[in-house]
This record gives sequence, structure tokens and C-alpha cells, in this order.
Amino acid sequence: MTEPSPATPLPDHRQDAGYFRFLERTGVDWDAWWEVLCGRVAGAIFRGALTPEVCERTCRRFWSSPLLSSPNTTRGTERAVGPLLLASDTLDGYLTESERTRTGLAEICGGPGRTLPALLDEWQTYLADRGVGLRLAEHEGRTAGSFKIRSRADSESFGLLPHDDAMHNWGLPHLLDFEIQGVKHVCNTLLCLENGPGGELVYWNAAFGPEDRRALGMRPDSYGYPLEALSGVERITLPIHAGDMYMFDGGNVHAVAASGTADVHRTMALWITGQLDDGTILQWA
Ligand SMILES: O=C(O)CCC(=O)C(=O)O
Repeated sequence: MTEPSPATPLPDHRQDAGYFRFLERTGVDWDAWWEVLCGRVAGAIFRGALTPEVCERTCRRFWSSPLLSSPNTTRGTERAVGPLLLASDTLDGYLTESERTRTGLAEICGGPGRTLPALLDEWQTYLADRGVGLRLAEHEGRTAGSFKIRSRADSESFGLLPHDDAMHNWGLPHLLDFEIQGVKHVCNTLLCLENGPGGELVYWNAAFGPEDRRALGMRPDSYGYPLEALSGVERITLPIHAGDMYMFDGGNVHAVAASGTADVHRTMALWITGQLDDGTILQWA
């Protein structure tokens, strides 16, 4: 492990040489995650962070879970367990769903081996060694979900349209009082449990603020930037395989490519973190 540099978030690095890339490792590298969290590099991917056995067991439990739902009325193929931050009508509703699914998610992902909860524990220890606390985002004594699992099967269109996760820029009314509004920038983290040949992460060197969103004719709840707005912008297309763990600056525009094959499920565990202050990282799903 190398001696860490300070966690203080840096100003906008999007134009810096060396920022716009993904560090790629075989196995988990906490120092690389730290670099992403601090905003010094756009993303990192750890190939094979979960073994095939852990992925298969987690998927089996996910697909047979009584908590499995079809949360998206416009996407018949989507299945999920866990809270929906953007689509919840109220913060109360989001927190209630977080509470309802917490134990079930832990059961789906737990067990022997280096599982998702085990990786989160390792990450928490890494941060604690640097004097940084990792905790779930809170609201009036209630806590956010720590992660969720989502599966999609989009053979021909984007699995996720180009978007960002800088919710504090979006002005969504039900999130205005949530403490995640205080984080400086957001870091998305995903663990791929199963995937076919497609479903790459497409990642642009662009971040849109409230003014840009207004200029694009977007309302607070509008989702999906028009591709024309990204024409000519530098981008990375990152292949994603079962077992991979990756994290990236969620303020940059990103999308998920089509799977390209019918009946392929792209199943991910995912969550977001953001730095609230020098000593605190918040996590939510
Ligand atoms: O599934 C992925 O690779 C990206 C997920 C994502 O962008 C999101 O959930 O906001």
C-alpha cells in the first residue's frame, strides 16, 4: 500500500492530463479506489474482484428472492431488490424501502468467501486507517440503503441512457433535505454479478451543471442526455464481466451499452459514495 495523499476533494479535474482514464487492476486495489474517491482519476476497475462461485451463488439467491420486484413500468425486463432513490416519490418512501430490503440484501450477498459485504468491510477498514469514517447517509435518524441489486436485459437499446448521478445538480424535490446534497462529488461503485458480451460502460469526459440541463430543455426529473450534446466529446468504452468491481466519478455523463444478445441478464450490485467532509464518506443506494 502506498502512503495516501489527502482526501480533500480537488477542484474540477476534468481537463487535467491523467484524470480521464480508468485504472485497471487484476484483483482489488484500495489505493486505486481512493484515487477515484478523491477525484484524481475518473475511474478504476478491478477484474475478478468476486470469484465465479460467489457471483453464481449471489445471482441464484437474487433470482429466487421473495423481494424481487419489477420496478420499471417502461422496462418489462428489469428486476431489482432494493430502494430506488430517484424514482421514489418521497424520501420517506425511499427510506422505508431501504429498511424493508436491508436484511434480504445482506442474505442474498452474504456467505463464505470474499463477498460484497466482506469487500465493504475491507474498504471501511482501509478508510478508518486513514482517519476517514464511512457511514450510511441519514435522515432524521433513519438510514439509506447500502446497496441494491438490479438486473436488465436490453438487447438493442442502451441499458441506461447517458446520465449522471450528481443528484445535487438535479433539484429533485424529494431529495432536497437529504444529507447527500452536501457531498462534493459522487463516486458510483458497481459489482457485476452476471453479464453477456455487451453491456459495456460508456463514459464521457463531460459533466453538466444545472445551467446545461436547463439549456438542454431538461426538467429536474428528466433522465437521459441527448446524444447530440455529447457529440465529439472524448469517451471511454469499458467492457464489463461477471466478478468485476468498478467505480467512477458519477458526475460525468455515462451510459450502459446494449447487451447485443437476447435473453442476457446484466445483473449488478451498486451503490454511491460521496465525501461529506474531510473525515466522512457517505454511502447510499
Ligand atoms: O451499470 C453500470 O455500469 C452503470 C450504472 C449507472 O450508471 C447507474 O446506476 O447510474
